[in-house]
Amino acid sequence: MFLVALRSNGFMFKSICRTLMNRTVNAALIALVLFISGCTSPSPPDMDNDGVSDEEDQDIDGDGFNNTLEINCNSDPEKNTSIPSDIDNDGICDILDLDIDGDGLPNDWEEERGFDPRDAESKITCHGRSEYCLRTYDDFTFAESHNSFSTPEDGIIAGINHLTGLESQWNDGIRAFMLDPYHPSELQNDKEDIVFCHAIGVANAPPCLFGSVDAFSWLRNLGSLHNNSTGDIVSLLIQNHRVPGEHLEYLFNDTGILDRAFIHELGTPWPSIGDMALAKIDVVIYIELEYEENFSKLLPAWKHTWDTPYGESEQEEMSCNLGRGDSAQPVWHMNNWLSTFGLADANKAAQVNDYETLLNRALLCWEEVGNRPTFIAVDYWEQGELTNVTITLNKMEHWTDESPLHP
Ligand SMILES: [Ca+2]
Ligand SMILES: [Ca+2]
Ligand SMILES: [Ca+2]
Ligand SMILES: [Ca+2]
Repeated sequence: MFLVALRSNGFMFKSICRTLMNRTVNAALIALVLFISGCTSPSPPDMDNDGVSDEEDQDIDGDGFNNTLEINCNSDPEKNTSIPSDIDNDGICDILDLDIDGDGLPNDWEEERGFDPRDAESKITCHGRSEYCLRTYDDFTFAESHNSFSTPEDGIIAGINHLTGLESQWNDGIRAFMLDPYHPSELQNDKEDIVFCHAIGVANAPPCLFGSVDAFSWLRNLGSLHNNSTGDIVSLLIQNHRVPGEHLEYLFNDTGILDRAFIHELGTPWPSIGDMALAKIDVVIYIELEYEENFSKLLPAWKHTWDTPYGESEQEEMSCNLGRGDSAQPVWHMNNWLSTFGLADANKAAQVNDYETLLNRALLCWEEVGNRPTFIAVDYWEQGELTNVTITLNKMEHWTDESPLHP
């Protein structure tokens, strides 16, 4: 019985050995076949070892930049230490970026004007933003004060138009001013005697019954405020009815304003704000009454601009229609003050200078006229939010743009 079992086990042992040998031969054969078929050839090139072969890899060197982008941006797609240069980190490489340093000024614009297009510190800002330097003068909205000098701070005791004078107006962002030069009396009618005041509208009454302002010192203050800013353009609308041209020119010359006054040729496009600022030709003077002689820097207001009617008694009467001037001109004043018996009215100013009210009127007139109001002129600028409205309007390129958030 034991022998039988032993023989039998010996047979099983041989049979297991044979099976194993056959399997080894099979495995070797399979390996040989695989080798011949190429299935075990070395892996294809994969520079960044991301498992995607170089041939298939959109980013061969694995530096995070697409191969084509690298070629377009002049960096090496097969070298991960070579990546596109992007000075302003806006995702557009320098070679393809029209504003390399991201300072808001295009490279060409900078180069032509002596700025460094690769240095964001090398730039100019206009009215607080470099982008505004690119806008033409007629494509910007300036806050304007009506009878800017007629305030208690200036010593005017009645018939005032505002509570605070030039410095507050300037600090809040007003850059356009309506001014009324006069000779205070028949005896004081030299060119050195010019003051700002308002006529009271009674025939033969002296014009400055409620007080007057030294026009020379007012304009010198304006000049120094202007000098302490950069890239701002100032506009003056002069109600010059009783002052000869020589006297007005003397006033502006003596106060340093005339040197920087822009001469606009009718029918020619307005320059950019940046170019006016860089040339230091950054004041525009408009006169309501044209002189017979030619004073080239005193632009006849109603040939170069136009305005809407003004001084209505109710808000409903306000319109975007032509009041005075040439409505074909792109530069225009949106007059936005109401009067009571011909006098400025603080309560009505609060109503029409209210942010939403004023913004809506400006957008409506922008749509109706076809271009933005260049000036929005108010009484009692302290009431409501004139300058916040102009900030909002200037952020918009078109009246259909969504209005940005309330500043
Ligand atoms: Ca690279
Ligand atoms: Ca860039
Ligand atoms: Ca730039
Ligand atoms: Ca620059």
